[in-house]
Amino acid sequence: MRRTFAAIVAVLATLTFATACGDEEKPSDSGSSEPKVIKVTFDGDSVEPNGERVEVSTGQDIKLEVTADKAGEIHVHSSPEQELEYPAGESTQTIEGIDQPGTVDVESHSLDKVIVQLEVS
Ligand SMILES: [Cu+2]
Repeated sequence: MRRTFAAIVAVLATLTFATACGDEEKPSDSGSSEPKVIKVTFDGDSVEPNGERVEVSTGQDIKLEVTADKAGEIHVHSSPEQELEYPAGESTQTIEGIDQPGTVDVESHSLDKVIVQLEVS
């Protein structure tokens, strides 16, 4: 009797473990739920990255981790356009997911530079 009970408990424990494990595993290429993180550094009249291409999924939010020597504005040439004002110092700016596939420039107009080109697909 006791042995059967122990066996059942063991089976249940295994099942619970399997379920918990399965819950933690998210398909990595579902894309749209996890935001894309891009570090952006403004220093004087230069910016990093500088015109780099970054692939994102349609609808995927993009978080810009901004470090800036002075406040400014980031311009996202999506449709509709998005303008993000950032302060001096460190901040996180979010570009809302872009639904239309294509290439979208993210620019600093004050520096007249393309920061990244988002390849939305
Ligand atoms: Cu612009």
